[in-house]
Amino acid sequence: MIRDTARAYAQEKLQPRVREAFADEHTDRAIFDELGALGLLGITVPEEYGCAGASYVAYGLVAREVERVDSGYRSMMSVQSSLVMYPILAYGSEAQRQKYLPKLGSGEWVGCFGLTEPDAGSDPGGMRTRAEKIDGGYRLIGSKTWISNSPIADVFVVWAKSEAHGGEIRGFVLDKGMKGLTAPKIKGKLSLRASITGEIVMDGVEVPEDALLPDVSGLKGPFGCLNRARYGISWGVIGAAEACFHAARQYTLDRKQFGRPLAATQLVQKKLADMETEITLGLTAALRVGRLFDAGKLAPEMVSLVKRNNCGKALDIARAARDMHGGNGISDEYPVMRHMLNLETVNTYEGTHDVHALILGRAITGLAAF
Ligand code: TGC
Ligand code: FAD
Repeated sequence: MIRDTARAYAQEKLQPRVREAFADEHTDRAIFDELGALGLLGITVPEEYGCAGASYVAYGLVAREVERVDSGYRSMMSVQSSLVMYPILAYGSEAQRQKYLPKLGSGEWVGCFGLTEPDAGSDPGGMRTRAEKIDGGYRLIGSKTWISNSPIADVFVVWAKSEAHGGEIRGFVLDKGMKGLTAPKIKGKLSLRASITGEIVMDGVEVPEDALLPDVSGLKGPFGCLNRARYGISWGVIGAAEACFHAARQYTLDRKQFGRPLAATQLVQKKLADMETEITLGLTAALRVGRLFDAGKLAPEMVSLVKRNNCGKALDIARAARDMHGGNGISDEYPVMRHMLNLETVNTYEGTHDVHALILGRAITGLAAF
């Protein structure tokens, strides 16, 4: 039922506006309200905070349907759910949960997650943003970049090295409008154009003591959030790959060259068979990891394996589908090039394809090669 709700919404409400949104680099703020009204934001957050309290398998099913339309829309949803609501739920005080979760779950507030910095991407431990202790709170100094949702965000979960905690990385929840806090938009993206991205600039932002997330310290805080978002991506990209597969199948059935449909050629059939095989294997693996997640038996390396594999395979499928559309494949009348461009980002964010190989390599050999 959850899958069908997400599919109907995505096909009826998101699909009709994505072409224009991507072309105009326009993010529709109303999408948060719509997702919220259907209970699709923070879907795993318990009902006592106004959310659905559903499983991680359900979360994956939703990600797949939303990303079938566009990776940018799934990005908006997964940042809100896994990177903003989850840390508040898992590491926040009860007062923080009561203040933020219902409004983030309904879409009344939009959230963003600031980990990456201009000089600290794959290596977030190298971040420079710092929190100085002041009377009754902290002063935050630094900047984050490539932050999904930030220019339209009401709530900012940011990670900083806190002097009062021996330089440990700590999480802070900031509200829009705080003095010294700005979030300029990054323009000119050739990928994920339906999802707004920006910086977070903290020019001595003074926050009260209760802006600190009390229950986590160190990189395991942001990584705990990333486990969830990366897992959702492993489902989402399969939706994008499926959209490309179906488009390529239909196009090659309809398009005739040399007196017969392209789909009647052995090369095209092999490509379709390879696509369907990778989609099926990737989807089955994501489902298995989701069931282990729900059973409390998840190891982060499982997430690296499916995030890396499914993103890489989805990108290959999108490129093949683009090629199979010939010249038409570069037009926005067809979805394939948009998915291909989007998947370049998805292959990079939340840990690049190669960084996940290194995470797996460390687990396999016991040696860190970063
Ligand atoms: P390392 O020494 O490995 O770990 C430091 C501490 O963190 C713990 N830890 C984890 N805990 C939970 N889950 C995980 N997956 C964890 N991985 C590590 C670890 O146990 C340790 O804890 P403790 O208690 O001993 O302190 O840290 P490292 O600095 O060596 O890490 C290396 C590496 C490569 C694994 C890591 O830095 C990494 O994953 N880099 C990739 C960065 C990344 O993914 N950034 C994502 C930014 S957010 C984003 O892209 C959002 S896009 C969203 C959208 O629009 O959809
Ligand atoms: P770098 O770390 O500089 O990597 C460049 C290249 O070097 C990559 O190919 C990488 O694999 C490779 N590399 C790096 N280290 C090694 C190594 N040790 N060995 C071999 N190769 C290596 N971040 C957030 O915090 N919040 C967000 O909401 C968010 N949203 C994003 C939205 C978009 C559209 C984009 C593009 C990015 C977003 N990010 C976000 C940032 C994203 O997580 C980073 O871009 C990503 O982690 C990679 O970091 P980087 O860009 O600094 O690349």
